[in-house]
Amino acid sequence: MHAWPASEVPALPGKGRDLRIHDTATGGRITLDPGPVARIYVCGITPYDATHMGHAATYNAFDLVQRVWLDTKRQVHYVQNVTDVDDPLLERAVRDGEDWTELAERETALFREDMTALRMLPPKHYVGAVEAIPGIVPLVERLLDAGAAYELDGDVYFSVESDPHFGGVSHLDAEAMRLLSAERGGDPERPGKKNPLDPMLWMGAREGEPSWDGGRLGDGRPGWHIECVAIALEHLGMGFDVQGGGSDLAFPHHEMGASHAQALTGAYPFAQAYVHAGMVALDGEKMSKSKGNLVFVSALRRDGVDPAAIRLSLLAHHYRSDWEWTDQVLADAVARLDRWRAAVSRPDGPSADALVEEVRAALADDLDSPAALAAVDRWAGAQTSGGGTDEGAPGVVSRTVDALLGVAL
Ligand code: 5CA
Ligand code: ZN
Repeated sequence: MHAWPASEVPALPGKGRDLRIHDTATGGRITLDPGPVARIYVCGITPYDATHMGHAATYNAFDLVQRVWLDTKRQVHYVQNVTDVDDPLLERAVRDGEDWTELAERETALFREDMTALRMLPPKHYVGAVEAIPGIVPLVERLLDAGAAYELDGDVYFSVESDPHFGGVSHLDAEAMRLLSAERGGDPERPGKKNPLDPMLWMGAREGEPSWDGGRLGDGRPGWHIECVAIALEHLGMGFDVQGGGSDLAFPHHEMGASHAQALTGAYPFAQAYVHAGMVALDGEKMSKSKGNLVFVSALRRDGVDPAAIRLSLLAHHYRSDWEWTDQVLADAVARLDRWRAAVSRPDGPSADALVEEVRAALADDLDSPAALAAVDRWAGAQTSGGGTDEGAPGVVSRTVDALLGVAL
């Protein structure tokens, strides 16, 4: 699949800082130590009901990770998937009497437009589940051959007991895992499984549903976790730097993905850090496709909201916190954007040397974007209340906000 166009990332004076970030697996902050090419996999959308503010907030967090790395003069190798065949997508297509491929293509196109408008950096490899199937089938075969998978009435399951590190991402107890598995696409109640938590790797063809040739697996379609593992291993390899997504992916998706990959390769870990963004809510409940309480990026854009203001709404919240979308959040962001634009439109201003370092320090400290916004607010405030005579300052501020926060002033 093609991704979306990249916006320029201006180079800043001096040198960026290494990123310390909260890792779900260790439960604490770790300083990432990527090589000259940092490797990141971020789980992509299931393409229906895209792009809501929860999606946008999660992708914003991982865009910041990349901007911090780029500021340290590293290259970034970024991979994202599109879950363009899965139960919820097929159910939606049936509900609306629409062809599932058309639904997926339309929503993926809309997502690309939203990401472009929000100045999110595009992945180098943007890969759909369907196009990944030829790479998925041999992985499932290898897991079967290694005794890490088993067949059940035409479907193939992964045996969680085959990975000694299983549980090491989310650290949940068995009961919590069972509840979340049932809620998030698993089938712990299905009779005949070795362990109720075992997730499906390959689903044998179902009447009226799309299926593909799986060789000795028989016709069918891939499970959800193996999709991301196949794409990540092909394009990044084991031990990549960051596996990212919203906090609802920690279990089962990222736990199972890590186990699949570790059982397949015998290597550990799948990712150096598992990074999870908080959930955005509307009217007190997590914004979710199943509940339908959604605010769409495209609807705001249609109403004439500047995408830079949408981005500032996201940045005003720490990526790890759960937060509520309200009209006030957007109104505050619109007002801040106006203040910042007025401040940088003057020919000179207070020195911005300290500001660049403050924004860098804030983001390097577990992506503290609210602290970064506060630093820019202080500079804009000083500009308004007396200004300064540094002719380079407004330009440096614009470039800092563009390069590190993805906001074009
Ligand atoms: N296709 C899979 C990942 S492989 C999937 O979870 N798709 S999704 O469309 O449901 O979600 C895409 C991303 O948005 C995931 O990282 C998910 O955790 C995140 N997300 C979904 N809802 C919210 C929300 N309300 N707040 C924050 N992030 C959210
Ligand atoms: Zn995923």
